[in-house]
Amino acid sequence: MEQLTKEQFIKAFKAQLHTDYLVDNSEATAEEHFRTLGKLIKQYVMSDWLRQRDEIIKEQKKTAYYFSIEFLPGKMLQTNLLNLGIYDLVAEALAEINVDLNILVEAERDMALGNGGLGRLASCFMDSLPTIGAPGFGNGIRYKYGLFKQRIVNGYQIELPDAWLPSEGSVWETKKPHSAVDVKIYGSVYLTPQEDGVLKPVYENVKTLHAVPYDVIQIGFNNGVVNNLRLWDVELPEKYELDYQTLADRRRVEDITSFLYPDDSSRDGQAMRLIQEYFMVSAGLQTIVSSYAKMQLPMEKIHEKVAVHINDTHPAMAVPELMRILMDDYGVDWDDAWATTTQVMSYTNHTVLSEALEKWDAGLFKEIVPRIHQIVGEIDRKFVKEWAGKVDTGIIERTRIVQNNQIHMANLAIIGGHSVNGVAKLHTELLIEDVLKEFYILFPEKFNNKTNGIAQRRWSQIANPGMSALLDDLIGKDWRSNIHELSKLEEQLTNSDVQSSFYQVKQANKQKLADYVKKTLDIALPVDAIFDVQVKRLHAYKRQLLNVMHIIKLYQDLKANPELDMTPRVFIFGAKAAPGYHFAKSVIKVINELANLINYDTSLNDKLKVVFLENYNVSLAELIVPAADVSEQISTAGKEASGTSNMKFMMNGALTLATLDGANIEIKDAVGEDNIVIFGMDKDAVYAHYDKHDYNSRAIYESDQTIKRVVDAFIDGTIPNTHYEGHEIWDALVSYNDEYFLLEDFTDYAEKQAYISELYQDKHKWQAKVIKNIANSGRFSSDDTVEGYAKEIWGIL
Ligand code: Z15
Repeated sequence: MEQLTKEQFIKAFKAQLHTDYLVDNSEATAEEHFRTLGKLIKQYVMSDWLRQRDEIIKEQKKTAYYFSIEFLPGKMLQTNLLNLGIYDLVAEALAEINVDLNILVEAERDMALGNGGLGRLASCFMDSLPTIGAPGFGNGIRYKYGLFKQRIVNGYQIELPDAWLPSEGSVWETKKPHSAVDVKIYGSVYLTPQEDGVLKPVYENVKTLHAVPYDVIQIGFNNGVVNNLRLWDVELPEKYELDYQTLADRRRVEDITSFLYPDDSSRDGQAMRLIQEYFMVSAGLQTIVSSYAKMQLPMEKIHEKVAVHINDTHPAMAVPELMRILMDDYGVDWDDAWATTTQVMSYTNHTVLSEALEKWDAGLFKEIVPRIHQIVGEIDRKFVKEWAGKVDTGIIERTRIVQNNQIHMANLAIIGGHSVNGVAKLHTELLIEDVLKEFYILFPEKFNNKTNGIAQRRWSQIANPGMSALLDDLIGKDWRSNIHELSKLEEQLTNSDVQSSFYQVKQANKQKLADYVKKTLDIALPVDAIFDVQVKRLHAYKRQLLNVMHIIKLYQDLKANPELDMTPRVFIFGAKAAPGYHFAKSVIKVINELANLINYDTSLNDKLKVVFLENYNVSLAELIVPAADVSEQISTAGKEASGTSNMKFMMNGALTLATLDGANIEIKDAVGEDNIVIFGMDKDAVYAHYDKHDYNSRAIYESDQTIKRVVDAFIDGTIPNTHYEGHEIWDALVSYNDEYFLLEDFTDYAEKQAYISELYQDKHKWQAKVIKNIANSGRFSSDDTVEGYAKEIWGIL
């Protein structure tokens, strides 16, 4: 953008307020101030935005499109100001007219069009793509309601709709009715020969949806690059209004983009979800192909200018949909269409959990997307034919797309693309050795790893201004644009002045969180305690219950011996449970009741506190992460594909308490064994139990007095108001053989927690480890991750 002065800004700001709201600066609400600033930002980047778009067409640049059913940006005001290089100028200018930027920041609603890690990763990539100057655009859905708002009532999770969109729309988006496209679903289709003998599909009784794009600006960091996140909304097509005569018919159409499915990684085949997936894929690809067509290049070479990324299996219909468009709309023959499609497409797998690998009932699939069903059938048939006789038939049967009347979306994404990547080293190894090993036999060249990363500017400069100012003092400001400069801290690990400065920053961040907890929950937290944090979706494999078991042990130890010399601890949880995930909701109830029990027991002398923060989201993470001393990353080894909060905590100077799972392993490699606390079974030990079927949780329960005492606390009345939930948990741990091995890992976990308590007493040792972690966090920048995708998968850099 052009050079901007404070005076120009103030003038423009006041004028815009007048025009839009007919108010003077002093009478405007925070919301009006926020939207006005947002509008100005959009004006400032408009020319960069248009230039980027025109350049791509003029210079025929290869472009990557990141297809994702979720994006989880959170608030965008601070990031946009920072990336534009006008953060300080705007803050100061606003202060001059008595407007507090922080209040404007608060006025923005979180954009929560995602559940958790997968959606947040997509948004980190949206921040990094323009920052590294890559032509990479997002493609997703503009849900009217984001992920539900969580309230805790009597210890139970209640879900409320998240009406994040103001009636005027989001200030960061631009509606583009001009670029709308039609998407067809339902009906039936048959093929009929044309004069030239080519088969053409004839559709009958289809429903036509009108897909309208909303383009959201994605501003690169200090480089004048502005990319685009295109979110699709559905409207009733005027041309086909006779297809929707009743209000109920219309409502059904509007429902398509009305909400985000709130399950993190499991799904039970709802028709509406399938429609969402096809809607976004079809609208996105139609647009991409028609803009490629403007380049006047041959359709069989579209892979030279276009890369489409399939983020998890949800957009996997991109494969047959591109085939459809190329064949039916542009007359490309099957073989040419297939050759280019497979070079356009690439796929990221985010999980080894089989319930998260989508499978659709073939009947439902055929009903909703009949032409896509035909094409998938043909891809499947050709796949089987191609491999027949070359490999064992068992392999073909297990890797083909259609099995037992189900469409396996991961298989479709793998067969229909040129690249399959996992999201951390261990995860990619597991894909190759286990989950996708038969695909690896067929297509070894497709497999590669891209360890996840985080948008470091949000998770350092924005979330932690105190630490950022300290870093400026210690190593200069270059780290703000080159995160690898953080390694300069290596020279200062043992400098006690530096150590105490980091300590003070941490204590101030803890105080800020404590103030929030006091205000929202009326619980006073001692900030000299260790702040021990586990924030992530509630899921059995993430083992929040293991954390709970340890808290119960501490409680029991303290009750038995009130004089116990124990480093005070504050345990902080934040977690949403999928509304239909019964067990996860029971864990939430138990955490809340345990918190009540502990927090109001004065005999514990403030040595132990437990807080469950409701409605964990990106904004809350920005408050919590900088305040953590301990980062809990305690999933059963082999289950957490990567994890990304582990990286955020590390960058903010928390010590990681972890199993050897996901990216925890790479954090360990980065900081060395002495600067992370590892416990429990590794993936091989877990797999040995799977192979030998020799795990016996009841035997552990019966032979270990401590474990027995802790587990029995769930059913012996220790925790009030949890009769039902307590039994459910006890049964899972003892009667149903403890699927995630909590009992086996418990002893080591509790010992390592005791070690942490002891270590924290030695401030010098502790702080040296803290600084070591910050110094080595640069390698988890999503700028670097995305550069890997851009160069090695998409070929756009
Ligand atoms: C999700 O958030 C993740 C995987 C999934 O299959 C779905 Cl459906 C949602 C997470 C992984 O659990 C987490 O380990 C990883 O860091 C994240 O995706 C981003 O790759």
